[in-house]
Amino acid sequence: MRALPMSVTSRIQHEGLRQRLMTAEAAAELIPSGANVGMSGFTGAGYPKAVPQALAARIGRLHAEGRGFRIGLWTGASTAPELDGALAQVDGVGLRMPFQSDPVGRARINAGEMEYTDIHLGQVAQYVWFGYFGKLDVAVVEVAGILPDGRLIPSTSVGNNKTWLDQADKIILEVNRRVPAAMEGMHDVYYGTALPPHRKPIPITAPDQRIGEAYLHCDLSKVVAVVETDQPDRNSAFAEPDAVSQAIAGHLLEFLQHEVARGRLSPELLPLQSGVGNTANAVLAGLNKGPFERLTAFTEVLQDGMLDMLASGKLASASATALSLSPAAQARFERDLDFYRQRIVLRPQEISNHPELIRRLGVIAMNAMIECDIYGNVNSTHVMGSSIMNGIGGSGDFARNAYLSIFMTPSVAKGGAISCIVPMVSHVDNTEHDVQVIVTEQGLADLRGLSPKARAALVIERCAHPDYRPLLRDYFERARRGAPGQHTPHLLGEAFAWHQRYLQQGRMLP
Ligand code: 0RQ
Repeated sequence: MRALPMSVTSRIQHEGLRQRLMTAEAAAELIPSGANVGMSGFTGAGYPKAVPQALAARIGRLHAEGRGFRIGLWTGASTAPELDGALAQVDGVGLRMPFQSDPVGRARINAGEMEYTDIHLGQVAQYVWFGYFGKLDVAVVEVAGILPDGRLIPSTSVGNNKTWLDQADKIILEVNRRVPAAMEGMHDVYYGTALPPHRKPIPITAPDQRIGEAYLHCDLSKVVAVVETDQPDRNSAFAEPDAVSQAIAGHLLEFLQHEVARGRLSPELLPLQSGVGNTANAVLAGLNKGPFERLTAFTEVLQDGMLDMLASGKLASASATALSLSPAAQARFERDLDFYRQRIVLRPQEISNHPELIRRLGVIAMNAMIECDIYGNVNSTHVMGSSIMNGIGGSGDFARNAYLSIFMTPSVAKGGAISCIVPMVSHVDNTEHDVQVIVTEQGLADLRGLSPKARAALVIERCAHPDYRPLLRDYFERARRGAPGQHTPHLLGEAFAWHQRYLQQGRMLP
């Protein structure tokens, strides 16, 4: 492995590409209105930091002159205010996909001013190759450096970059010197994917196995601009686990111990997948103090909790597509990078989230949700049926194919005005067929093998908040008497009455 020199320009070691160095403003001029633009970035890591802002400034000026300009914006997953926020602010995005969590973008989408297509993150790349979304015109990809032969050292996320570089007509590279040079060698980019009917098995049989190369490559004649940057990733901090998330973590750990005792899991468990957010981080903190040893992770995002588990030795290795670290964890990561490079593999999201691999490895999927219903259908994305929160992300890639599929939520939201256990979900992302375990701070419902009516009884008694339990019991009992069918008894006239009451009165309780 060669150590990269530290100056910015010396990170661009390809003579021809050095000739294409320009300002972000000049590079942004190369993106035409109406273009589909594939940008790097996954959960606030590895997104381009200068060109999107320059493009937003240009769009803002054009709109002020009364001229229209919008792009189709595709990424790996969520990015940051410098990308999603800046472009949404100037109304510069016509169609966004496959995931976003920016508040400005969310407000535009929910106001009907921006279109959004929310896609399983593991499926995006193949859909682009299939041609389902039309032509990708421009790729804007952050890299850590360019080697003399033109190979690209990936940044803090890999995401869909391989596909963007492959599929786009024009490429703009942002070379960010802030990405630690010692990350070189941490990535594993697999170039063996093909289109049906020519696909071969993806040869991963262990979570930390490397099957590709440490670099991205592209047709260098497509590179129209190279821009230098020196800016950190967004790196938002996590809250200390509160009593609710600690209780959720406690129930989950007890359940996993029970599974070991019953012989359904070994003490090393199976590869872990953890969603992002404070509850997920609390679960990882619990696992770090728990009895399990030599754990592994096959996940999409590596956040603080997993870094701590790697540091303590509880976690032997982690495979992901992106880092998502708080500033404090980022500093620890950079300080001990040689240690982490031995233990972390960053892959394209089509591999990190691949159903074949999730099924083969037997992943334990742990994801947060907005709400679930008494029968175990999970809403991961929508508030009150019609407003998007973030998107399905990788939750469906993992849940459907997992060895164990677990969904977590506090039992209530908005200070108790909303029950997260409802008669019928107002939107369904992960169906009853893909959900095995529901956890709230109240308790855990193991739904495996249960009929809908048995699931409902368990979800109500174990997971619902005591304030809502009598209402759920009442709904279920009346449905058992009055529904036209008794397999999944529902009273359709009132299944959404709780959501309607919240919209009208600000609370779900009558
Ligand atoms: O809103 O911030 O305005 O108060 O939802 O809720 O409890 O802070 O939980 O941060 O873990 O997010 C499902 C959104 C949970 C997330 C979701 C409101 C609540 C708050 C956030 P405020 P919390 P979290 C890997 C896997 C889908 C993608 C996924 C998510 C806000 O985990 O986006 O799983 N998941 N990816 O008040 C109305 C309810 C509510 C509610 C919570 N029932 N009704 N609002 N909220 N429950 C990662 C990737 O794929 C990249």
